[in-house]
Amino acid sequence: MNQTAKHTFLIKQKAKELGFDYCGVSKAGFLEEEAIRLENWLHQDRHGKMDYMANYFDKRVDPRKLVEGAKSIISVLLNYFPEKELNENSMYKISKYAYGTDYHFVVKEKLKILIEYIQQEIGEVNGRAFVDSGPVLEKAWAAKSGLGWIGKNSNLITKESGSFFFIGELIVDLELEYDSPIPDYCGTCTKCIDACPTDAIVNPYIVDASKCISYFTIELKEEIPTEVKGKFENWIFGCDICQDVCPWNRFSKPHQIKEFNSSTELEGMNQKDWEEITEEVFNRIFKKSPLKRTKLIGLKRNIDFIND
Ligand code: B12
Ligand code: SF4
Ligand code: SF4
Repeated sequence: MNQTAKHTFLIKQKAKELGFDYCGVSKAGFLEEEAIRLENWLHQDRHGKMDYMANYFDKRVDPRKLVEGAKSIISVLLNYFPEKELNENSMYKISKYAYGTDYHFVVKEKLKILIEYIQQEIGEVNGRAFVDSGPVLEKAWAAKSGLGWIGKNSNLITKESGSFFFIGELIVDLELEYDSPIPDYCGTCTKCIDACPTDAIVNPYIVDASKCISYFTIELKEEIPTEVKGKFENWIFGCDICQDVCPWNRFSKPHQIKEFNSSTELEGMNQKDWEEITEEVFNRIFKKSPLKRTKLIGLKRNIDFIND
């Protein structure tokens, strides 16, 4: 085994030891096709009011502009599919990704350990860890590294265990052995497109974020437009519909990350508890949760939007 292969082997082995379900590597470079698609997406205002998506275009399409001398992108996936869904006591639905501790903390912590390991075992390596925390086209890098394909719902899907995964990556100035992409296994299926209640999947592989329930309930800071009233199917934080209907998610397996487990208090919430939630209860139940992003005021807006 040559040096590059040995380094790649060590990194993938450590990623597995840290609990990551998949790890793949790509050569850092300019994302030519993706740059055109991102530009079109932005020109068509598909990002709605997420102004940050239009920032740092050059960096977003070329990680060498994010980390000096970057040679490789190490992409990792972490499963968050829960053992049990949280809808027994309440009609309100929150996305599976938000059942436990915010993934930004969990994935970042593991990536920090991975980079420290690389620096210890391999030598002076400069790198940065990202998880939904910087201008990086994370799905594109994970797909390039052969971890899955980007489905028509625009999520990265693995053939063995579906799409309920977070993506994270290390951008490093270390040369490694590179993986190759896998084929697209969506075939003639259109289940996600047919099931989306707001018609946000405007074309196969293209999600108009400004029409997506996830955007309305998490990202939008103002009033939700009345055009989409009655279409939320009781989702009050995020939306899993286009993944729940995906045949590849029949292969989802429960995660093993204790931080992603829901608390007993959250599990016990009934409709009334959601509607009458106070600042104190919100801060206790959602202390380190992704729901913190909407704050109580956003959550209340979402609940009211369903009921008014
Ligand atoms: C902005 C954003 C959103 C927006 C926009 C979503 C979107 N599809 O872009 C909103 C708020 C709607 C959103 C929602 C969700 N998000 Co989000 N989001 C992001 C973020 C920050 C950027 C994504 C981005 O760059 N979009 C820009 C557009 C241009 O990119 P795109 O849609 O991915 O388009 C690509 C492909 O579709 C493809 N493509 C386009 N056209 C064509 C045509 C053909 C023929 C082909 C083959 C390909 C192709 O090329 C494009 C460029 O690579 C990433 C984190 C990150 N930094 O990457 C997380 C991320 C994508 N989100 C994630 C998650 C989990 C979600 C939700 C599932 C959460 C939820 N349950 O509510 C939903 C899923 C909604 C959906 N169907 O996409 C995960 C996805 C994990 C995975 N397995 O793929 C990410 C990677 C965060 C993370 N680190 O884990 N999100
Ligand atoms: S997350 Fe929901 S609203 Fe958004 S594209 Fe998927 S099904 Fe449509
Ligand atoms: S539902 Fe069908 S078309 Fe949509 S992502 Fe899954 S396999 Fe692809």
